[in-house]
Amino acid sequence: MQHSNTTMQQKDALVAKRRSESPVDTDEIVALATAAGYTVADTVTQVRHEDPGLYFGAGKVDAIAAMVGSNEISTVIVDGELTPAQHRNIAERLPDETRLIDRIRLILDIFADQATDTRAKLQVEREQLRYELSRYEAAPDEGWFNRRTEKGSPRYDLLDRIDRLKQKLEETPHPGVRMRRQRREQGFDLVTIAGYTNAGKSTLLHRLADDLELSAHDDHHQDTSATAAIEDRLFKTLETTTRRVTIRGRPVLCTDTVGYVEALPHRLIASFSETLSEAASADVVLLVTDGSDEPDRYRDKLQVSIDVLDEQGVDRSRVIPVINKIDRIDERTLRERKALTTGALCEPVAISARDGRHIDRLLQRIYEHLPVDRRVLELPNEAAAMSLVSEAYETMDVNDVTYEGDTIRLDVEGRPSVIDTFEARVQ
Ligand SMILES: Nc1nc2c(ncn2[C@@H]2O[C@H](COP(=O)(O)OP(=O)(O)OP(=O)(O)O)[C@@H](O)[C@H]2O)c(=O)[nH]1
Ligand SMILES: [Mg+2]
Repeated sequence: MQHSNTTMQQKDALVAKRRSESPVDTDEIVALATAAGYTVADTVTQVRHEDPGLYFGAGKVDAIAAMVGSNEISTVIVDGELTPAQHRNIAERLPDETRLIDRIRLILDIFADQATDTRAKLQVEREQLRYELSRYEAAPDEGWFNRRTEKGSPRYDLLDRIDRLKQKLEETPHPGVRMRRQRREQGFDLVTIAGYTNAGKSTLLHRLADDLELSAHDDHHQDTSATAAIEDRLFKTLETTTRRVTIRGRPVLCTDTVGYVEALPHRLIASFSETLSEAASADVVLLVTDGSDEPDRYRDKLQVSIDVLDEQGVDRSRVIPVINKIDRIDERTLRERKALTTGALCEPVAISARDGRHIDRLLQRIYEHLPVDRRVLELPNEAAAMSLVSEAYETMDVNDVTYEGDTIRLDVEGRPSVIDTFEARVQ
């Protein structure tokens, strides 16, 4: 394609960040820009209260404009949410053709770029349009104009496109959700891996998963056949991946989900809610944190993650905090991160998904959280009994089997609903 070279050049960006108080840390916004495919040529920071018209101070905007001009930078990325007026005012001071994007739009771009399955693509597109719409509606002059003209206006056009996407989404079933519902009925416990982007969720899924992928036994599902990709890149995972994990004989489905990030637009969360609400319906939610983050970042990310889980209606008693990447930190740092986590949630499990350290402890903690019932079931010792016994081994944790004349006694542990169903059949 003829634009490949120019596109590369156009991906140079200047990142600008303002905060009311220092420090102004640009690591995350630079990582987000990189994930969106930009090469960050420079960063500019300012400690100042927000200017209602320009977001930054006027002098800072002029300095940014000068840097953009002299270095031929194509894009300015602002780590914040700009009002339509601020957007226009800053853009007016930048050299012509400079693209100005804020944090929300950047995140949406990354999602758009990373989404691969049809549903995710449709969801992101809908969010992009909703974002455009909110911009139109917030801009007093254009909004007024569009409301007046209604049909044929950009606003009407956006509403129409959003509506059509909604219909398409309704017509596009989510294979994962349906599959997990069926699996639950068959006795699988559900574990969801949640947490801030880049915490190591996908690495943990690989570590926990049985060798066999679900798709090896089941109908083909897009959701289960994809392997969770791991990369030191934000928002590597956008679609859920589910793998089978066996914990002390008990079959568990473990799902890796899209990572959280500060200021992830609420509606975007809602639109990915089939993914995120995995957490709400799961028996256990592993909230993964990156133990190697600096204390302030650690605290912020943990809080963002807890907020998202709360928003999704996740029962806190089902959350197990997991401090990951402990291979990168010393004992003292780990103690501090543990204290922060325990203060916000409860006692965490510290692991390294990369080298496998303490995965056994994590499995034990998960096991303790699974809903269990222990019962002794009796079944007649007949021809059909053997297949029932082997079925019990597949769906429950069998502690003991005793044969007494005409009766087989099974001492089992498992999901109450599974034991109920089994018991009803053998009686
Ligand atoms: N040192 C160390 N690095 C780890 C560990 N676990 C994951 N990583 C690295 O952290 C980076 C992110 O890992 P992922 O598993 O892709 O993280 P994620 O949470 O799935 O990220 P997103 O899908 O982008 O939200 C990769 O470079 C991993 O190799 C760990 O225990 N120790
Ligand atoms: Mg991932």
